[in-house]
Amino acid sequence: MKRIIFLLAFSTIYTLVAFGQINTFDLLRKVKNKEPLPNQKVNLDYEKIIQANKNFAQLKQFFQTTRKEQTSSSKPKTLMLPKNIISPEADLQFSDNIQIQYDEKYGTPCFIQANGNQPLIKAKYYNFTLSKTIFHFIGRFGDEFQLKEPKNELVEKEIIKTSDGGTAIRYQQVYNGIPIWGKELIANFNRFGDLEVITAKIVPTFEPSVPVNYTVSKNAAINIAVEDIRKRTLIQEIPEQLKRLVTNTEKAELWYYLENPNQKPTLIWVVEYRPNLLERYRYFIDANTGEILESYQANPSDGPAIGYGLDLFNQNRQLNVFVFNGKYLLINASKPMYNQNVQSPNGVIVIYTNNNMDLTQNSQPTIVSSNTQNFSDPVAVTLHYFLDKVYDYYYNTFSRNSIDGNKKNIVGIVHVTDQGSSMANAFWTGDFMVFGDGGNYFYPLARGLDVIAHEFTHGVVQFTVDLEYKFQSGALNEGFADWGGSMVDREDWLIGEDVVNPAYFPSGTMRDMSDPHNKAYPGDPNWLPAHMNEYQDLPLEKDNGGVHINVGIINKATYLIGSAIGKDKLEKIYYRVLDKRYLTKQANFVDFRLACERAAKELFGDNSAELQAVKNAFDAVGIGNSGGSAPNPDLPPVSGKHYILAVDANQFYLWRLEET
Ligand SMILES: [Ca+2]
Ligand SMILES: [Zn+2]
Repeated sequence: MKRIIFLLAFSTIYTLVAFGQINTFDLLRKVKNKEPLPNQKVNLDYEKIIQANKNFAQLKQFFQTTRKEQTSSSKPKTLMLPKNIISPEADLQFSDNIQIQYDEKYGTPCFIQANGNQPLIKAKYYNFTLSKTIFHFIGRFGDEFQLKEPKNELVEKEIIKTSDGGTAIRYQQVYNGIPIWGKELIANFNRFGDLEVITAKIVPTFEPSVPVNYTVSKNAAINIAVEDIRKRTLIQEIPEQLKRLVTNTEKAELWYYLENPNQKPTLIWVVEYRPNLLERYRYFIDANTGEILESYQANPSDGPAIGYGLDLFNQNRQLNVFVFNGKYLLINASKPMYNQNVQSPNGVIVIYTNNNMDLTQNSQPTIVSSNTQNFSDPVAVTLHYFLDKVYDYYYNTFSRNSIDGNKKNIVGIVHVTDQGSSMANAFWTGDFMVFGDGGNYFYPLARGLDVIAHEFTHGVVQFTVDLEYKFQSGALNEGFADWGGSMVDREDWLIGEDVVNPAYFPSGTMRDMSDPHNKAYPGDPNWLPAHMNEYQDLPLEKDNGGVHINVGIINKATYLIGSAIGKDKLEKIYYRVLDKRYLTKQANFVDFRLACERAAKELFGDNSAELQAVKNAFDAVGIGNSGGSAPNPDLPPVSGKHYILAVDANQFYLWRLEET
């Protein structure tokens, strides 16, 4: 009797089958790597075997060339893994149709999902922890991830309950225990614990090894940053009243830095420093040379400066306020997040005024108050009224309880000046929002419901996918903020139409998501690109790499999706991307397309008009593949007769058997 060690079945879609305890996948890998097979004393003549059958040659080619093609590709492709890769341990069920998309920069997987409505691994009936499930998956596809010791190189950083009852686990990539900047993997599980989606931005394990020693101390690194910041802006202490609102004034941590796969990884200090209330700088300092590799202002900020004030809408608004010691305060304690504590209210919306001063160490920001029920400050009243609406939008639409989803106080500060003049600017500072009173070009920024929702949404992004505020991830951050603006201020696709002085904005708005060119011409600051062929490749020094410029392309895609399927469906897709953490910190435009497609597919189905609308929209702005359909598998399905191939362990023959 010939002992058959493995069988391959080819049918119309080619199929690998494992029998008994034999791990087919490992066997194929061994064939691919020309390693001895189990129970083999003599090496097989692999070439002979492979040549013996055309189909087998195709299989070999599949394994040998796939990754090479993927990494050299200019855009992510799909790797269709063979059907029916059944876990030999029979403990976790793998999907039989897994798609891996690759990051064009690093050649590592950036988005993994299964076709159809299956999870990647069905863990439903087994008592595996989520963490065991993900590492089981990574172990099986170890070659694709290019990590030597995944369990040591991916460190659990955050566990997030998503609003559909699922779980997202964020893993930080580390090397020698030191995290690598911006490189992370997010595993997404449904409420049964089945692994559904993996999003990642990871780099292959460093080779050769990179030293962990450094010569620049932590304090020296902070000093290098502070000296440089001194040249850029004013360093002022945070006023006492606001200190409790600010998370950190300075922070320095060791990281590896690898933003260009052609360069060597560098050990760096990432220094975050708040020189004043408005700004937060991030510095990347070489921990051995002290060189500043990169630096930028890390807080989202919008529009130019200099000011002038107007009456807002002349509408009599009913407000939710707070009475304390006989005074009425602009504290909104009517929301489900309120902690019901009169002495120390939390879970509230609060409006401060900075009394027409710069936010400096001498600031005395106070909660807007009145001795009667009537408030006479129209700017504060408008902001208070609108923030109530923005909170309600997120709560009623997505059950999101405040900016962080966890009852964080919502704080807005009005009447903030810039070097003594009215400020034509609004900020999200990482902890609270600041609104200037405008100037020649702008009315008070609090006049724009979309502007307020924009700043609020920057906060929502920070507490979900935390997109890094530079280049494409920064433009996506802006894109989400404008999306938020157009969802809350729902009648149009314009951003800032209620805050611009039309004398300076001929189109009547700051940005038009339906027409990013905004009736202007290239070179005019009102003009934004609307398609990837107009993409502005800018250095970090210019608007953090064009975050307020290339947002035009994202805005156009948002508009196209929204006009095709309506805002009600659009908001479900975009929020799902945030809520499920389908984007990593350094996600780019292509990642965004993949994430939106995934969310649309989950919400509306594989063949839905909604998914098609998403694809069409990204195609129309030049993001992703041009065909508007799913990427082609690398290996076309094998058609024809059904054969069974058998390798004999003793005779080393390859048998081709007609199907019986
Ligand atoms: Ca608007
Ligand atoms: Zn913004």
